[in-house]
Amino acid sequence: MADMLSTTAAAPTIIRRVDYRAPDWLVPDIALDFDLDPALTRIHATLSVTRNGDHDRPLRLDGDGLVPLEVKVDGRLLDQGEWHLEAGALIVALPGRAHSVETLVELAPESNSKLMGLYASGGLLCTQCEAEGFRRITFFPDRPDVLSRYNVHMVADRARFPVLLANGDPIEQGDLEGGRHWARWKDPFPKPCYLFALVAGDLACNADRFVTMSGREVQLGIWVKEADLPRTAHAMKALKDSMAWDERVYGREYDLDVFNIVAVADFNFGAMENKGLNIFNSRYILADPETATDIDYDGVEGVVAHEYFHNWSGNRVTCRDWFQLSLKEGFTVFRDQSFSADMGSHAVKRIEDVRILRAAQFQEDSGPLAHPIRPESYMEISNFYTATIYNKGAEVIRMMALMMGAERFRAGTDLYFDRHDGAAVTCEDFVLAMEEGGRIDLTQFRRWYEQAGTPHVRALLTHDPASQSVELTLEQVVPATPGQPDKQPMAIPLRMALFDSATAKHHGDELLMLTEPKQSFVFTGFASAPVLSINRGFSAPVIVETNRSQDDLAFLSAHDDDPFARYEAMQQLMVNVLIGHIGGQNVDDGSVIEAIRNALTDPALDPAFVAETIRLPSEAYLGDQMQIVDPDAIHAARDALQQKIGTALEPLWRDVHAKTKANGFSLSSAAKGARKLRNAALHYLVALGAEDGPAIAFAQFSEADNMTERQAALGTLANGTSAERVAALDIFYNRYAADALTLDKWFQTQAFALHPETVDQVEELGKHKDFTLNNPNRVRSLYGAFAGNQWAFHHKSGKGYRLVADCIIALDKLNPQTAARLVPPLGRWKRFDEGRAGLMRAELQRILAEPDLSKDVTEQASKSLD
Ligand code: B3K
Ligand code: ZN
Repeated sequence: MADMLSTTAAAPTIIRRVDYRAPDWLVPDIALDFDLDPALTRIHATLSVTRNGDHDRPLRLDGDGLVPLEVKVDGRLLDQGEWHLEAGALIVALPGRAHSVETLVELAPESNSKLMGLYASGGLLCTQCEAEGFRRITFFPDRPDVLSRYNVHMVADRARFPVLLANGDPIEQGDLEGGRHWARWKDPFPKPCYLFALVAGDLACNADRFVTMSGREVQLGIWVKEADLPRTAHAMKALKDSMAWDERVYGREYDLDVFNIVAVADFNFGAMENKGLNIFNSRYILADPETATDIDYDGVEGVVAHEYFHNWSGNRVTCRDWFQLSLKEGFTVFRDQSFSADMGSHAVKRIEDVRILRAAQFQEDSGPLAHPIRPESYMEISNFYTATIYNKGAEVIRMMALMMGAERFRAGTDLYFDRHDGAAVTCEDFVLAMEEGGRIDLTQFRRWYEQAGTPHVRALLTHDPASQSVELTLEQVVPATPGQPDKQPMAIPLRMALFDSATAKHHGDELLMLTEPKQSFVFTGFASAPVLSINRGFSAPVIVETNRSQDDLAFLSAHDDDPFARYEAMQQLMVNVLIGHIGGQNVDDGSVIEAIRNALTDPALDPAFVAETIRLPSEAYLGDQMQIVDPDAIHAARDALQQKIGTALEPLWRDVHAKTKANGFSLSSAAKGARKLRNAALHYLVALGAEDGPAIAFAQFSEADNMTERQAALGTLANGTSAERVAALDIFYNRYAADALTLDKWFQTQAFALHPETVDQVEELGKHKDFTLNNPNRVRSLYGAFAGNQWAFHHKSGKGYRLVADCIIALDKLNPQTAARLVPPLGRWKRFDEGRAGLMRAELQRILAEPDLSKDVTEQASKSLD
């Protein structure tokens, strides 16, 4: 069987953007015949191929681990000498301009542990093709600029696989002898093969309908295991909300008669936007109050929307090559972020999105794996599904929207969709359409696509009482990144306002364009020095340094009318205090306590917003502010301040915790906000060391009617050493051991715990009977979470590094894509002391010394050593 064949590893090739060449052969139509069985699936493919341009090059069909059992051209069976394999690809010389080419291959989906191509998950058969998985199913030009109409015929055992789904619309189905049955699906929209999908299994359907803006009825189906049906309501609501939102906000209507979503338990990432048949990691579909937190609910809503929005930004208009990945991903993330903001709170959503950007993307941008949102080269494209492509990509689109304003932005996207519908295009095509439709010159702005690294902006405000004016001097530096030592200045849109400190008012929000290395802006009419509010709404993904005092920040944290800027002022206030403490200075922390008191007692504020602002910056974020990260000092300083805040405001915490207790579960914004604030209050109550703290947490854990409060209580207890910690972890395990998604939380909570023994506990958990490397969610919940726990992972013994490296080595043999995702935390060694850096490098070297290492891990580990 193909997957069992051993292949000789060739030296990994580097693919470069500048080497793009149009495809030699096109495939306007493909018919696929699947005889499905987990142990042995036969796939017969018929490709109509046409020569693209005048050349005499042979047809090259990509393949990965496939052996052709038959090759036919125009119905004639070829001899072995008439074709050959080259690096897995099937090469056939063809005489004419158009031919029909048939191949037959066999696969064993049940032994496909990479979860790319056709694989088995919990009794289902399903596919994952993006980026290059289709070549593991059949021979085909596996590149996104070859678009084909698909006609898919599937045969399978009816009892084991009663449901047979594929892209497009169902055409026919019927029964066969021997308990087998068949179905045929056709997708009228030409698509690249990365969007191909099929699913076979015993699935139940949450069926609904949506009437589009032009009055067409679409059948919606969310397919899950029968027992999970009650957990699909939120996903269905999110789907219908997304469909309506895309019509209203972007004028985009759904185009097929059916839209199906399938949830699978084993999945390498969040979900996949296959045309008309989205396949999801079940964690982004299934939700009920007993097992899902509010964050999980929001994740379901956001990911359902994201995959749905791809139907236009990605599927109808797709990428020419994988260097253009941000064309669909950055834009679609921007679309899903805007949708989620509209569904809930704009302020809180922006804070959450920026927190993710800073935690994941800023770290990437300042390390050895930094790359522009349109990379120049790669070894393994799977490694480029990064926070840079996705989240920084979204920020770049957001800046365009800001600079153009809503109407012109919409004119730009309308032009983009109309002009390129049905085509595979580039980021440059997008920018051109935005320039033309949005009537804007983006010449310099294009550098956001070209240059990696987070720009640093220094903003200095000086007041001149004589002229009653202020001068704002802005300076930008774009740091050197691998392969890009010298940078050009970026076009950086900065929203700003100048506050009168007496009235707490400003004269309007202005958009400044910083385009030079250094620029000054003068504002008149200021008898006294105003307070600067800058990068309001986080208008640009940059790091801003200012000369604002702690008093200025305290002022803004109480008065800024831009919610993000207000949050940011409070965070900066906290960062300054903590960094001072870490550096051994005796910085006054009274302003932080007062700012938190103000936020807690301001009745005008949304509780969800308050909960965001009163959180201390994470240990990792504090590390990012330091040249050399000292994980122990950071932990100690943050812990001490938490305790101090807890103690100083103890009556308030008790009051807030008691007042936010609800009488029954609701998903309203008010209820979600109350839960968030209640959890924050509990956290401080426990952190201050109140004698009854663990008991209060344990009571919340036991009495909660929802996972948001239960998991938060468990997490709070897990940070300590109380008897309640052990009891709660045991109860949680016994209650949820049979539910994989919830058991993930049990692993994750312990891996995240700010507890001195986390590193040892993770080692034990790796040997737990419920731990498996075969399920990516389980791997991420233990090792992924642990690698994000700065204090524990960077334990000075180096044990944390060794555990993660051991996991990478073992997992690489099964699932290289998921293994490679664990490498980046080891690559941050330049930011740590010599001892830790040496230990981290040694683990990277140990990984690279492994025989038969995948190119996924090879690329990440070798770049990480540079
Ligand atoms: N497009 C997919 C991601 C595929 C990842 C392949 N390594 C999901 C998404 O971004 O919507
Ligand atoms: Zn996407």
